[in-house]
This record gives sequence, structure tokens and C-alpha cells, in this order.
Amino acid sequence: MAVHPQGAPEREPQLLLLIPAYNEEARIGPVLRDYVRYFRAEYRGGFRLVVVLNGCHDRTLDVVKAAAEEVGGIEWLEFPAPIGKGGALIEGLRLAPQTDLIGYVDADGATPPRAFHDLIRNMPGYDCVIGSRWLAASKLGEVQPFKRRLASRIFHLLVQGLFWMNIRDTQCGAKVARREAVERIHPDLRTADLAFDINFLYCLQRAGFRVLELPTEWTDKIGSKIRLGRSSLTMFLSIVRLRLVYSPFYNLLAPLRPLEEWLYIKLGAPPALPRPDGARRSTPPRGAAG
Ligand SMILES: Nc1nc2c(ncn2[C@@H]2O[C@H](COP(=O)(O)OP(=O)(O)O)[C@@H](O)[C@H]2O)c(=O)[nH]1
Ligand SMILES: [Mg+2]
Repeated sequence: MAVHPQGAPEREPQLLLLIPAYNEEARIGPVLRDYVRYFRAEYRGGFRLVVVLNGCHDRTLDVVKAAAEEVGGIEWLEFPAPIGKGGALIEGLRLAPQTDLIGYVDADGATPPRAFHDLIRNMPGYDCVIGSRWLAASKLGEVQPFKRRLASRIFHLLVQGLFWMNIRDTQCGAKVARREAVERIHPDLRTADLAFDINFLYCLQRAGFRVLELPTEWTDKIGSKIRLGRSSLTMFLSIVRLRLVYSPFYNLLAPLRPLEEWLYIKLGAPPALPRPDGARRSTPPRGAAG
């Protein structure tokens, strides 16, 4: 614990934690209670937890409301349409101006609260800290099924080949960033599906923000909402699309845009949002390193 010379515990920044939820009635209840209880007891700064429900057709909202009544301190945003994990986070990240740090974790409790707290403790000197399951010191409980791990490594190679971000695990659901960084890149967040994290990290790095990848604690939970085949194809489409958005060819490819939309619909995935007013790009933040 960081302590002032006088011995008083140092205050931590205000934190707003988003939890995207898609039909999570079976998994989210205990996770909400654990997070609220942990952060109330251990975090020395303001803490808000906001669940972003997207396209839920089960009782997720009732479960969230019951947890809110029981432990307090839980808010929610509800989008009846299936806007995707990325779509839900794009909406949730609009709350950045209301806090100092804004982050997200999955609804299934794969990341325990203390592991998320560790990311925050490492924020000094960085604009974004992300949990990683693929570093030597990562602590994995239950690992993902073999097929998922294989798909994850192939996806990683593709992402590295296309974006050169040098991040081993872009897909771990635990990330936290400074308000200023999120505000700056928010207009460039257009990926609604599970490739959202690539969009988020690439825009941060491109704008000169400092991203730290840290080994984390993580355990696979049953009840994954991911259908491997479809999700992989959608994510592949999304990263190619993202690469093209940041290439000189994007405007030349305008005639292919209806095809892009058709492909997302065929895959049953939330379509990417069009780039706002044609050519808006992140600009480097003032005083940012590298
Ligand atoms: N697959 C999927 N997950 C979503 C969607 N919207 C929000 N999520 C959330 O994304 C998080 C990750 O999903 P999960 O099934 O745990 O993924 P996995 O652990 O990687 O298999 C959970 O919090 C989901 O509720 C969506 O449209 N599809
Ligand atoms: Mg999960």
C-alpha cells in the first residue's frame, strides 16, 4: 500500500468500471457483489460500477437490480438491440468525462477484483493498463479449451502482422485507461464486435498514449457467449476493416461498403459504425511520450 510520509493512506483516483453484459443472468450476480464489496473495502477513491446490457433476452436486468438493491452502488445502461460487446463499451465509455479512470471487465468474473485493482496500481506513468494471460508471470486458474487457445494465438499473429502493437494478449477482458485518453480516442471507436479491444488499443497507441501490458490473474468460466466459428470470422473481418480504415485506401474502397455491411449481417454480428465525418483521426495528445 502506498503511504504518505505522515502515514495517511494515499487517495486513489476515481474509478468507473464498466461490465458489458449479454444474457448474463446465470453469471453476473456474484461478480457484481464481489466487485462492489471488494472496492468498497479496499479502494481509497470513488468507485462506480456500471453494467451495460446489450440485447439481453433473459433476466440479466432483474439480476443486476437485485444485486444493486442488496449491496448498492450499481448502475446500469440498457440497450435492447444486440449492439455487441464493442457497441456496449463504446456507449459505456461515453461516461469517461465523469471520472478519472475508466475500465472494463467481463461479466463472468474471469478477472477477480484484486487483479483489476493491480492494474490500477500500475497506472502511474501510463495512460492505459491491460491484463494479459500470455506473459510468463500470468496466473491462470482454469485455462480456455484448446481450440479457443489455438484460435487466440492465430488471431494474435494476425493482429501483430496487421498492427505491430507488440501486445501479447489484446483480448483479455480487463483494461483500464485515463479519462483524457478515452475522451481523445472515443470518436475513433467503431468496432462493435469482440475485436473492439484491437480498435481501442490501436487508437491509443496511434495517438501516442502509453499502454502497459501486465501479467494478470484469470480463470476461464463456463457459459462463454462466444461461438468460435462465427466470432472468429467476424473478428477477422473487423481487424481487416480496421487496418483499411487506417490505410490510404479506405476512401477508394467506398463502393465495397454495402458488401461489408452484408457480411456482418450474414455473420449475425453487429456491424461496425462508419467513420465519423469522413476522415476524422486521433491527434497526438499534448505532452504524450512516443
Ligand atoms: N459474445 C458476446 N459477448 C458479449 C456481447 N455483449 C456483451 N458481451 C460480454 O462480453 C464479455 C465476454 O464474454 P464471454 O462469453 O465471457 O467471453 P469468453 O470468456 O472470452 O468466452 C461478457 O461480459 C459478455 O456478457 C455480445 O454481443 N457477444
Ligand atoms: Mg468469459
